[in-house]
Amino acid sequence: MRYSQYFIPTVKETPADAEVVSHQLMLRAGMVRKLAAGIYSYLPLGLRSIRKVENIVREEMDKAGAIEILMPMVTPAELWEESGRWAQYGKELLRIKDRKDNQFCLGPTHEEVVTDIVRREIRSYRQMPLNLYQIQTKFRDEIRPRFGLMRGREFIMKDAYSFDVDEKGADASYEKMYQAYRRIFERCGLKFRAVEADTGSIGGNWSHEFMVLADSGEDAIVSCNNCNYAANVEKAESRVIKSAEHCEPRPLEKVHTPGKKSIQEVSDFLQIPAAATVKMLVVMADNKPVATLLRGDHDLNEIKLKKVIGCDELEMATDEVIAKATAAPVGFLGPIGQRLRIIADTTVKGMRNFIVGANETDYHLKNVNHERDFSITEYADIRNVTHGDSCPRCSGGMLEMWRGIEVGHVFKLGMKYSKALNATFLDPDGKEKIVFMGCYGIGIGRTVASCIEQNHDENGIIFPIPIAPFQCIISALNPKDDSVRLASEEIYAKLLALGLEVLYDDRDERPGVKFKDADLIGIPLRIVVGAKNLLEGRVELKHRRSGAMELLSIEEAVSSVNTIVKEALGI
Ligand code: 9G3
Repeated sequence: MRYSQYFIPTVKETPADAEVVSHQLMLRAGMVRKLAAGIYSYLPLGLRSIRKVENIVREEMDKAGAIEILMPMVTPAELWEESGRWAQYGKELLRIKDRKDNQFCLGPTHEEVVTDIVRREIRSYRQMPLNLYQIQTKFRDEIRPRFGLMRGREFIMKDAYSFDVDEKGADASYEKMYQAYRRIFERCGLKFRAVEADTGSIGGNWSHEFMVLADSGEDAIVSCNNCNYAANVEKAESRVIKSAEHCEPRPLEKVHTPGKKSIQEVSDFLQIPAAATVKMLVVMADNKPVATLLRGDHDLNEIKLKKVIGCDELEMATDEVIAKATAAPVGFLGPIGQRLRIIADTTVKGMRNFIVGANETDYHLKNVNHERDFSITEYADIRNVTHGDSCPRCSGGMLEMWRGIEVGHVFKLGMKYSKALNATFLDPDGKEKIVFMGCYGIGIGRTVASCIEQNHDENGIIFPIPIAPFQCIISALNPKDDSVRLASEEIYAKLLALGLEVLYDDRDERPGVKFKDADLIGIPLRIVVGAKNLLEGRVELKHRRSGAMELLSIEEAVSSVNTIVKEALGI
């Protein structure tokens, strides 16, 4: 591609409304433009990277035996009513009406549509296993679309759905997708981790997320430094901490703690570690107050708690609700004498002589012990694990914390959708059975964006070769000079003949402008053609990532680029 004939609107200044570096750089590199909140156009460079990821995904999905289809983006309400999700989802589901007043929604995911296809076409066990996938534009009306392609409202997703005759088959399909995902993200050149994850509202019983490691990531993940346990903190199990039952209970004591409300304030004031306190937090579970007890330095995990309670909605109680439900002043809340339902974190079970609020303004209680001072009937794992916790799977391992961006998610769905939509088949004995499902997603735009989060410097993007919009850029320093133009044209023609993807910067611009743009858009390899070096029959080959520069003959430069690219693509 000749730069002068192309469309790469780069921008010098960092756009003010872009919070994360991938969004800033994609705007500055002229890869995308915002049309409306969370809705983006892909300009040529952005589209080329998107297509690269799509093609890697397509190749690996095909290799894993999945079959590509394309479902409509506009989907009828009736299907969503059958699954119960028309009522379950609120405004995130963008609903529209046609001219006949029929209700539709823009597809946020396609479990319903694909299950409808399968229930109409699958009759016999012989037609399975079946795995159908598509690469398609989705719409979710997020309240706060952010971070450019990372959390847009309109986004491109690869979604796959597997159909099996039984759980064993479904497990095999899941495993195939899991392995395909590993290969996909490896081929994209990403540093990632597959972690155990919560299944969220989708239902089902097992899932893994594929997390790109990045400090800007929205998810906290942990991994064991000794075994291969890795999980999203939302899901990560805490190991029960050894109980301190041998510790003698000391006499209960009321202490004056004027104005000390937070755990930090109380522990500073009493000069004890936060881990010696127990905090009581009140939540509203389906509009009923429930109290929780946690070690002072631990955080409540609302997802775990929601599962323990088995409620649909869970939120922290407001001060007003707390005052009404506990008759205690906020900041001095404690479990003694409370009649609320109390769920305590398992860590609390092993604690002795701890500090709690006295249910009285400016007072806490010291040397509190359960059984003696109050009783807890329910213990459960309801806290977030933290850096340094013991691994729940192995002995001696320690959990390390990371931040990650979710780029893929695989779910064992079971029969949730096939049951609701009555997708059945006849087994070898002629008995009617319900299909077993799995679903598997990859955010295509998010994969490109997270790659940029991981691969950039102060000058711009540093694309890994497999998803770079072009593999090589030729910077002709003064294309008006005949020798420069001729040599550049020759290199351009030779690289194209080798099947390489080349951007030829033939613009009538100063070298500084060309170098800045080349760095910004992140093309991995650059051949600089200048009159001075040409006198010696040399051109420069510069590596974007390392900054390393070599002076080579035209032939050598061409052959070197060819070797590097083919090696990176594994061909
Ligand atoms: C909705 C809306 C938002 C949603 C969903 C449904 C997330 C929804 C989860 C999934 C699960 C899998 C297939 C590919 C892999 C992921 N947000 N999810 O189901 F109606 Cl408005 O999408 N789907």
